[in-house]
Amino acid sequence: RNPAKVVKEAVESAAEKVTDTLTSEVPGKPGSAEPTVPEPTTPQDPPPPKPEQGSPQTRTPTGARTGAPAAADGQQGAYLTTAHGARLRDTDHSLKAGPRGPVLLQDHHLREKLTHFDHERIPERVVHARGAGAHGVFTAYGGAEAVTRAGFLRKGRTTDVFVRFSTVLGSRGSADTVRDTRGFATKFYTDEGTFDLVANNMPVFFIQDAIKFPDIVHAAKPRPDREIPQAQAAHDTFWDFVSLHTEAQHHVIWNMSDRGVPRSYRTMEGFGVHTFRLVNEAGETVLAKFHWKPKLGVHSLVWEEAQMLAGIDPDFHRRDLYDAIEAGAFPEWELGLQIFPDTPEETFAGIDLLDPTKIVPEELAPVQLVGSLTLNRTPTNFFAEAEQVAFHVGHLPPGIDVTNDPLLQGRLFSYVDTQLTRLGGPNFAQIPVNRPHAAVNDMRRDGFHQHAVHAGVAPYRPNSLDGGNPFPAGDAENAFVDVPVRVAEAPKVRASPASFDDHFSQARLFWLSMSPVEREHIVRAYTFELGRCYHQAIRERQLQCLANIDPVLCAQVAAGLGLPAPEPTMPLADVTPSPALSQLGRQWPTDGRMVGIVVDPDVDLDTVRDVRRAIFAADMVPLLIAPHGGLIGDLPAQRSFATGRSVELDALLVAAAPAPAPDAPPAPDSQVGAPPAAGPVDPRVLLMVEECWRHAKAIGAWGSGVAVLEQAGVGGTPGVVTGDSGEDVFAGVHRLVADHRAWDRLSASVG
Ligand code: HDE
Repeated sequence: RNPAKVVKEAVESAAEKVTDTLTSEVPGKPGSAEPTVPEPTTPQDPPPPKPEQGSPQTRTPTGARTGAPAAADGQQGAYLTTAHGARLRDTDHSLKAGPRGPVLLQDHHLREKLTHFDHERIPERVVHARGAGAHGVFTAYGGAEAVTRAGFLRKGRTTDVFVRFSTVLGSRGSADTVRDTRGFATKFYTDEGTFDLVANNMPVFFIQDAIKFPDIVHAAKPRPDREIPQAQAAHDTFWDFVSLHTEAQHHVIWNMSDRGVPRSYRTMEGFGVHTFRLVNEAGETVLAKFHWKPKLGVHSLVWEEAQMLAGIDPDFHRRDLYDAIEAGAFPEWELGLQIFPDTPEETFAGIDLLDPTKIVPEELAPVQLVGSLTLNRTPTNFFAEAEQVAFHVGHLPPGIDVTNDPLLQGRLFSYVDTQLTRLGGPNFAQIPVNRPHAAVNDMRRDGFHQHAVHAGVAPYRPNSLDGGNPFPAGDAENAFVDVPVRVAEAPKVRASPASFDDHFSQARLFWLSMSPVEREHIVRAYTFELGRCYHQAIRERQLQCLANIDPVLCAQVAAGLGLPAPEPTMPLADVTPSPALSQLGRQWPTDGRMVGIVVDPDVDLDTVRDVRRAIFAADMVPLLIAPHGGLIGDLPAQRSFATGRSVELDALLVAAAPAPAPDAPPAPDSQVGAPPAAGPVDPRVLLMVEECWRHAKAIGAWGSGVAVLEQAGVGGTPGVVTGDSGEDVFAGVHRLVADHRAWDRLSASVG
């Protein structure tokens, strides 16, 4: 079921739902005269999960369903109890020797309550600490059977999934929109065992060998002496490392591109990065790379927007994900495979498939789509699910195996190891979100946080006392296949293949594949990041790397830094650009895009109503932005001029020319550019128009709104639509949003 069509089917009810979602932090209905809800006093059972929440069903560690909804485990009955079930009369006062006396040590409830609270936090992930997760379903299209025996890829099969998106560098509370790589980790609960596709939104990695992972992470994380900067690579230690360890340069140029600041998790590609080995029923093998393709296209923020959002709405991506799911606009991706013959060289078109700093351009090996992923349920409890979920690249079902990529090999060790500290022991697979949906019988026993009550006496093999159980499986029982790859007889060395020495050709390929506006963004990003470094020597060394990627890139960044551009120290690689790497040049579905409508009490409400309806019919989300909260006529305002900022919008419609309120606070300063001109229009509206214009968003106006655009100085510029009919103006704006931005405006702005 196409989620977007849900909205089409029932425009009015969807409108209400989305409106409610977007105002869910406001108690009661906006503008309604609903009384404040008093504290309930009649005992009743805990609330059930909301329909859009999707915690895993409670399962026994061996995979059998208990039938009880997960939430029933957490809270039972109407009455407050201790952790051991004794009902309590009071949780507001500690037990004291008289009302003014000292607190008594015997107050078990007090001590139990505080002790548990004191231990509520667990260590955050050493990388990817900041993230958000959701449940969903994967449906296989078929077609992959020829290359893999993995059952979940057979035509028509559906598999439950949990996906966690993340930034890499920031701590748990850091902002979503920072410039960084994004994690895109998917847990497929297949009936042949869990498959974790622990992917990123960039197809290459900084290092070729896992032994360098602590080095890159120490360099990129905040400086050890000051613990700054948070959640970003714009500092000396990062650029020190990547300019010396030049195999990082390909990943770095992806970070500096628009891919480093995604518009939404919903508009990100995902890449398994490594090459995997697939094996089919006949035992034949191919090499393969995994790709996720977002149905809404790949879109990014512009840098100023990303910076502003980090302050205005640090939860922007998390909010966007959950709002979309709750509104029924379920995020969707397609899973694709690039398939290569499994040759002894493990190369394709001269590209070393074991080198995780290399891509294979899609033009050379097309991505074949094998299934679709829909995220349709939010966590019931964020900590239980998104925080405790534990992925592992070694969680593979029969039909998918690893290769000798040295980065992948090191990851196979690291992901269990980290959970031992983070989740407090070896039994993390028993946590509900981590429980396989296949039967588990693993002879593992005891350990911290053991939840299973194992029966029998013989957790060993062979045994006769438990009737020989568990038994080894064979082909007929679909046992995991360790592909019997021949391991070359070779001396033991600490060395990489010679092909791993090429560090610049694919960074150059990426640069040459970008459109002019994307290149401009890359230049600005390097200039910004290097400009934030203290050490001149580091800037100069990175400029040398840029010279080896492309002299034009190097010259432009050097000019921004006020430094001379060095000459390349090696011949520039002769590469063929890959147009598939550019995000521009295509029209995309606009589902779930946010359209702000500026109104005031004098606005023509009938037109606004029609335009709102048209926006919903286009599967987009209208946000009424008004001088005050509450109702404008009978329509609820989702934002006021005080709470609404341009950065959460994809397009802006101006339906009125609101005058400045007599007691209006002064306009917030825009971070870049001159303050808006004073005039009869509320300066916060002018600021909003100005920001939308700078960020190359589609802007439309009708009626008195047209004068607002004139006053903001943007009338008649590219990507600005005016007219007499609100619906026609919106139709024009809608077409522009399908391009994502009014691209030809960007060069003139600070995007
Ligand atoms: Fe990870 N990585 N990684 N990584 N990674 C972790 O595991 C590690 C790498 C990725 O939402 C950690 O459970 C090593 C590549 C994602 O829970 C840790 C190496 C790719 C996530 C770890 C890599 C990734 C992680 C931290 C080099 C893209 C978040 C917490 C050999 C294909 C998963 C944890 C989530 C998390 C180690 C390289 C993706 C420490 C040693 C390449 C999406 O174990």
